[in-house]
Amino acid sequence: MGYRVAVVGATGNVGREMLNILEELNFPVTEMHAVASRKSKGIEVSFGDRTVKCESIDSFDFSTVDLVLMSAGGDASREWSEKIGKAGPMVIDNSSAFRMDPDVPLIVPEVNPDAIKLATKKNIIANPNCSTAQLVVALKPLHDAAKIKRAVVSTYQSVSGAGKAGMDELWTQTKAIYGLGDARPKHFPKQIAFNLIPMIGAFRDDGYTEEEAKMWAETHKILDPDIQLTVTCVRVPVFVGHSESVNLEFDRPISPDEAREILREAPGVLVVDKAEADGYVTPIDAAGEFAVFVSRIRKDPTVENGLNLWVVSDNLRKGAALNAVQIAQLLDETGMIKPAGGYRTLTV
Ligand code: 2RA
Repeated sequence: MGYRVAVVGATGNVGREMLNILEELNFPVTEMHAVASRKSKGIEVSFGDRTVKCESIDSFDFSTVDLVLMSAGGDASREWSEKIGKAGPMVIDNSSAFRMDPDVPLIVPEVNPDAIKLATKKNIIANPNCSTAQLVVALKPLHDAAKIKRAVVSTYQSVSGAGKAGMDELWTQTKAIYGLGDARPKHFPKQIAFNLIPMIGAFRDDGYTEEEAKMWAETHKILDPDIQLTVTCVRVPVFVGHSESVNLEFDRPISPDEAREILREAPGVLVVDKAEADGYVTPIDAAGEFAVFVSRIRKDPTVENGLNLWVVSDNLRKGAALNAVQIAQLLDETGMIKPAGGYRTLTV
């Protein structure tokens, strides 16, 4: 029973996770199409216990599917997403191409589900940047309870955010440090093995990087434009899982206990917070999980009504593929998409 689905960019880190999570969440799929660039035509990708051969985007007829999950980068999205939307299907785009388009909703289902109504303007919904998604899931319940005035965020972003090339670079550089090859940076601006790089994306005239500007703009579009937000994004030698140190100032007093209780009830959040060796979450703990984990909840005595948090999540899942599939579920639940042939069992 279900939808005719195409995953564009099916051979990339996020595209493969989209296929995994569509299966894990049992999203109703009648037909699954893996679509990729001409050079990837014929490559097989897994969809549950089945394999799907990649079809070339140039020759694929998008009017034959109900839903398209795009994870092919900004250039491909700018070239294809509006054309695909005009052909009929709803497009969930993981790139930054349309995130700030006023006619395209930027959605994290736990935070701003009602914005989905805007999707019919272009038949496109934008998925936020990975580091933004986990942040707003953690901030939303606290903001609803005790309005956030100011947030200071430092991120520790894994190399998988930079795709397979980023992961390969960390792996080859780490081996090279032990005399097993060439450690020269190719993908990142500097060596990433045993190092930290405070530059994700190009530098802007204001001294911030594109990644920092994305978090700032997207958080304002999704959550609240009045939050005073400043961000530092750092690449770290971790394979999967983005971490964030978050300092918050509220417009009323809120204790760590109250914040902990609010977060424990919040959708998509798991609180792991004890002042002991295993009382907090690390990227290795979060990798492969759906949740946004919150730890180290504690008062910031240096400001009025201040709190500090530690927020960790799998950047390929909640940061990208899971959020995209949850948007697909939202489209299904709200009736904004309907399976053309009604609900039938999977045939391919
Ligand atoms: C990164 N957030 O981590 C960016 C894109 N996935 O590289």
